[in-house]
Amino acid sequence: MAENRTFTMIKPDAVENGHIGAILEQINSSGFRIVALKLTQMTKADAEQFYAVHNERPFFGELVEFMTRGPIVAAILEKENAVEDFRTLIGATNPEEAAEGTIRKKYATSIGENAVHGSDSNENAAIEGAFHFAGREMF
Ligand code: 3AN
Repeated sequence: MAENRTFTMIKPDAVENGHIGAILEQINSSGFRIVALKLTQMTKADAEQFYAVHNERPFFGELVEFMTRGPIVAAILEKENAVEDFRTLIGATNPEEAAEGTIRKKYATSIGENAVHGSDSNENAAIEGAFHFAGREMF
């Protein structure tokens, strides 16, 4: 995936709470182009693989349970400096520490159920995008 792309998921909490439209609108109006987009649900095996880097963390089981409990919106986004700019747009992992106006500040309910995912590097953006999308689903 190109270096100006990132990968995001609107997580089950934000989908359940009806925030898909508002979050996509904020992403669009912040200058990101949607390259790939779908509503999907991860299996337990999918989530364990996606979050394998966290498998020693005490919250791993809780994280897998949460991320598989309902549908998510997966998307690849394009913009100059996409990874860093998207992390700024979503705000800190803990919504209590997230800056005013960020997606997590507005829509997340806790550090575990924090509304959106954003890749933390160009390398992971490519891996995570390829995990969810085939080449013919990227535009
Ligand atoms: P970020 O999503 O901001 O990159 P990471 O990579 O540290 O944060 O954590 C990945 C995901 O794991 C978070 N989005 C959140 O859902 C969950 N998580 C992180 N820290 C905790 C925690 N202390 N308790 C419960 N869940 C957590």
